[in-house]
Amino acid sequence: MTQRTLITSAIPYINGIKHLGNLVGSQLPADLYARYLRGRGQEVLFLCATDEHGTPAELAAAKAGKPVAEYCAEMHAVQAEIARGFRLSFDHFGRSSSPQNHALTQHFAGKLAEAGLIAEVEERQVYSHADGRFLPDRYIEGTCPNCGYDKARGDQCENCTKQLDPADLIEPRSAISGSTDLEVRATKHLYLRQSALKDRLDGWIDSQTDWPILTTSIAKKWLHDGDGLQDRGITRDLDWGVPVKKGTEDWPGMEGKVFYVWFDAPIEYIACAGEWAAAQGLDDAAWQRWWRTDKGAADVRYVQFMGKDNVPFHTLSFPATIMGSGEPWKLVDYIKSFNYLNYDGGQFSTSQGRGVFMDQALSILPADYWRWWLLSHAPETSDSEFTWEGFQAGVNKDLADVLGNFVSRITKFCRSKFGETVPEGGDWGPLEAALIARLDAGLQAYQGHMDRIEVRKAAAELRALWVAGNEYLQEAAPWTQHKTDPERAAAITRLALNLVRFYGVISAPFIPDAGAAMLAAMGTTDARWPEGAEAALTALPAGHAFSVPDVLFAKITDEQRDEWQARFAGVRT
Ligand code: B3M
Ligand code: ZN
Repeated sequence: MTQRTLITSAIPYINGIKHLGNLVGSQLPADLYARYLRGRGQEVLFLCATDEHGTPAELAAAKAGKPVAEYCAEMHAVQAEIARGFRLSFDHFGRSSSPQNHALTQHFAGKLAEAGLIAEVEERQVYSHADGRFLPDRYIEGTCPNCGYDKARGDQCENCTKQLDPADLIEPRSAISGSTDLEVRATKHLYLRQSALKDRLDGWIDSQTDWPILTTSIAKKWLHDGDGLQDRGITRDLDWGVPVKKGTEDWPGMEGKVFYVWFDAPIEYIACAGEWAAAQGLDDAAWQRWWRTDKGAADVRYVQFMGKDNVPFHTLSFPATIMGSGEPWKLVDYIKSFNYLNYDGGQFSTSQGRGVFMDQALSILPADYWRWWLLSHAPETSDSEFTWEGFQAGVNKDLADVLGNFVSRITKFCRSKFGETVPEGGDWGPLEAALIARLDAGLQAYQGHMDRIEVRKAAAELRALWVAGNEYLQEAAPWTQHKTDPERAAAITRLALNLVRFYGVISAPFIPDAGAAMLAAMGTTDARWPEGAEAALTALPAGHAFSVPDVLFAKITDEQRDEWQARFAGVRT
């Protein structure tokens, strides 16, 4: 039976376009893995969505002067378009504001309440009479007691960075209306009793012996540091979000409140499968076979991708939701987490517009250039850094000098000596035997890294496979052979053209456009993953027509590099 793998990437917040650091920490490696597994013949469901609720969405919409629903719809379309530009091959790019997620979030809350895992806690919170609502901390403004800045927020002063409590603010006012008619009132909130599930979570994390240390160490820290795993508030006083309900029933005392964004966001992983099925005109069974262990998902392998800041929610809170529901939902099997990518001696910063954002990246170079560099420098074991020099060197050496040059050299040579068909005649000898052994070993290593989602190692092995082809061509030297032994030159050329197809197939998870261009140039749609080098290198028979492709990768010039470095150093406008 075909192995089935469910893959989710952390779902990006709706407010604004993500930078390259966000991309390489979740969506991009998830796409790499999805493409690889599909290439190997697995059945894959790869899901992502926009994370649309919470205060940041409300604030961004207000800033844009738009109703929040309209703002989210527009930004979802923008993010979806950029994802297509990067060739992120989601089976569905959903929305956490979908009706499916509303229903499922309320369903989970109802089940957790039935299981006694929700506590109703009375809290004191600021109420604005003018606005007719409770105000979240960051919706309260006033003067900072520390530095005197007059637009400090209830959670933090932007000017001096001091963490604040709304009660600390001098002359507090509503950030929505400016009204000072505020009152501290008692109100009820719901807490997920994670502490009651602590032992189950702990045992479950302990049983994950193959997870990256980065993932388990963060989970362990939250489980054991300080007072251990804390219960977590899962409701907020906002207009925009999933209304608090117990299943389909009203929740007395919770009128006007919504679930906290981090409660509904991971549930969107499930809801997104429902959105996918609905969009395909499929029934519930079609998505439940990926998510319900009682409906076919028991043999699904579920892999999540995310940056390290998202790990606590995925190792503890979301599993607590699933375990606590008492229903047979699929738990994650493997969590691949990433450190941060820094930018040119500092950090990427969304608020300061520092670094390269996804739309900007695509406006200067095609997706494959970015995909290759980012993945081959993925911040797996530690933080890594984007520099323009490093980017230029990686693109020029790996893509242009090694892979691009190989393709261009052999296709042009063949066209000039044999025409645009795979030449016939001649035999393979020891050089070919050595190459095949090298490719077989390299392919095994590459697959091993990909299977274990070791992204940088996989990239290094792929590059080594490209280098092996170049070295073979250099040594076999068909251009020299052609003068004395055209048959031998034909055999070498035939192999090397087949190697272009081979590279096209195995490189496609990293650089899908170039992979497709290589197959198109070789006049084939045969993208079957190679079982072994020898068979793969005879796939295109003598007489098969091909064409010389356009330059696969243009080199980045020093002028371009300097111009881009200057352009992206400043504030995004
Ligand atoms: N939206 C944070 C982020 O984009 C958050 C992830 C949710 S995953 C369920 O990094
Ligand atoms: Zn201050």
